[in-house]
Amino acid sequence: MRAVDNARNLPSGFSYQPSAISFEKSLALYDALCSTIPWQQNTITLFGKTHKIPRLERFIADPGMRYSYSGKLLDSAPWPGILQGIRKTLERRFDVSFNALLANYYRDGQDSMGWHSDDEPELGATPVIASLSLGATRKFKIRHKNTHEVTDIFLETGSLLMMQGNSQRDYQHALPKQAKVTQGRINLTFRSVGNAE
Ligand SMILES: O=C(O)CCC(=O)C(=O)O
Repeated sequence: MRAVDNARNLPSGFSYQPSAISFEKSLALYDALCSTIPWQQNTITLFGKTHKIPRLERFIADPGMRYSYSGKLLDSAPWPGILQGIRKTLERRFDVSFNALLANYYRDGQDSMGWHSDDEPELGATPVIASLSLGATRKFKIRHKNTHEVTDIFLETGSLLMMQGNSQRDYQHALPKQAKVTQGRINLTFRSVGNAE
């Protein structure tokens, strides 16, 4: 495993900016989104058995967007007004139209996300994903698909992790359980859906 000093030496296609929004603003946004996003407890069926996904989720999108995640078509909620400013700022900065957002709410360290790549065809060949973290700091793992080299990074409140280029083609990522984390975290992944190249 490769230890990273939290910003440098990330694998190709990943970049990390701490304090993309201020500490105070990030926590105010966390509190507001806990109650304004209509969170869903989704399930997954494996070998005929249905399990609760270990986090709450909500797919937010412009009208008419369709997006499947982990093989399931997600029904979408409209954009909360409170996110429109951040969305516009990210769009201007990265010159991408972020027409969809997958929001994840990890209620504490028992909630998690397994290894995966965001490589659904709707995201195009080289997706641009802007991932904003709010609330508790959580460990994020990145694993090369061939060499299996793993890089860990800690995602702090207010930080922005960009995943671009071949980051989804070449790597998987995961958010493991962390038993000692007692606070919640919301992660907002701004996505551009429907621009398959
Ligand atoms: O919570 C995170 O930082 C990871 C989110 C993620 O991997 C995803 O939405 O695909």
